[in-house]
Amino acid sequence: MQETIVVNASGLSPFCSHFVIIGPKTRSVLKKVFGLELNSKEIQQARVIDPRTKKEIDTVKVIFLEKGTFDAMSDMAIVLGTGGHVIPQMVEMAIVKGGARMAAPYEIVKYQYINGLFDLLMAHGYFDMLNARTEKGVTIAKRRFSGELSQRFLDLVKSIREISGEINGMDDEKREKVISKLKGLLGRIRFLHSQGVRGMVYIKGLEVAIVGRPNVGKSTLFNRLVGKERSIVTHIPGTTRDIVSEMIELEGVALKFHDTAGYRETEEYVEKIGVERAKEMLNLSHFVLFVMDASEGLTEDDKKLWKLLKGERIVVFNKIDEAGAIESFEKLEDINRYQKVYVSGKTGEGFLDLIKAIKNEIRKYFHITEDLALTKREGEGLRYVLTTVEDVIEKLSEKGNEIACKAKLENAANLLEDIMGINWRTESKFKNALKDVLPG
Ligand SMILES: Nc1nc2c(ncn2[C@@H]2O[C@H](COP(=O)(O)OP(=O)(O)OP(=O)(O)O)[C@@H](O)[C@H]2O)c(=O)[nH]1
Ligand SMILES: [Mg+2]
Repeated sequence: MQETIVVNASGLSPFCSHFVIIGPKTRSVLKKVFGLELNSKEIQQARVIDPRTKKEIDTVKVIFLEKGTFDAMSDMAIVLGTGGHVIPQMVEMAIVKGGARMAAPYEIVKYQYINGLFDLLMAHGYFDMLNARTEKGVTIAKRRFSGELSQRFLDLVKSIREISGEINGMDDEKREKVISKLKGLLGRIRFLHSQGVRGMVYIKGLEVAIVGRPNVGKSTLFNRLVGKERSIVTHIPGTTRDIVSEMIELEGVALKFHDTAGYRETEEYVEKIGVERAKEMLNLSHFVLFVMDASEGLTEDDKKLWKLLKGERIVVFNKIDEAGAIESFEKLEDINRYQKVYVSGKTGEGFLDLIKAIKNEIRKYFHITEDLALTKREGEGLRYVLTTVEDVIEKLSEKGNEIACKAKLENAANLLEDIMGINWRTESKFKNALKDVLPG
């Protein structure tokens, strides 16, 4: 690393500030700003003087680590001072005046990537670990960060290249052997792919929209589910306008519930926008709670909304304390394909059944407990490798061109290495691969 950067690693803590200075000019910055000449691992106290007013800003503790100590990839220092808004900012400015560039927290990870300390899969895992909403999510992200996924990718690359090396003037017996190895490889890729898609759900959580026509009790159920009076409940149809969201944890998964505006055809301007947002939420959700009013029976709006649904759903009959015409709902097409629960948002009756149904829905994403997470980019990459291997198996079975098959396999291996970003490490690669987790 050529530059020397300073990162405020504490955010806005009321208790203390914590800066990391990293880069070849660290020693010179320490000398200029704090008047310190430290040996590696040494810690000392120093006064920070404002270069403009010459007044004392803060008293800090400084630890210096020479390049190589505890894996430090460059000379670095840790500065601990007073917290809050103003003092840390003034200390940071003094450090910048002393020759370091102000940097975003993620730049340290970027430098670690560029300097070969870890690959893109691990770098992403680091941010997943910070963003995870449940303990389970953190565990899975840590496995990425520690390089477990990278090792699986490297093993695949090695196997692909080994098999490709065997494709050379093959007789029937040899061809069968290679095809059988490729089939084994296919199984490994498939397994990793499905494991990875589930793993990401643990980190990012599941989105669940609560939908239904106005006044069926969506907000009442939403409030019960999230355990607080977040959404306004009234007897007036069309009460909820904008989407109201709240997160809870269930089965180790972060569930984000979205209470939506009741679905109906309306000319009222604000309500119309709310209905549009509710429809968008349908597409963004992993599954929906489709709420109907059991006391009133099936209506035209229920039928229209039912037709708009595409994915998984739990059918919720609410207001069973006043229930009347449940049979009328049987008219909805395919309704028996989905879980049905009978509840009263008012009395709480049937609520445990609703939770049980939600848990069942969550479990569809998880069949095994040992998961690794894959990002969309990695998942798509693995899919490509999967179809390439399938294609090569087909071509070889038909005694197709060996050179073309070898080239395809080599491309697949290169793609995996490219996803890891290990052969050519650039800033733009880092930003591109991590754009869904980097701030700003
Ligand atoms: N009897 C009975 N009334 C209920 C039940 N659940 C909700 N309600 C009442 O139904 C009315 C509408 O409830 P909300 O939760 O605001 O309904 P909503 O679906 O969010 O309505 P919109 O926001 O207008 O779409 C309120 O007066 C609630 O008190 C229930 O299980 N039984
Ligand atoms: Mg509502």
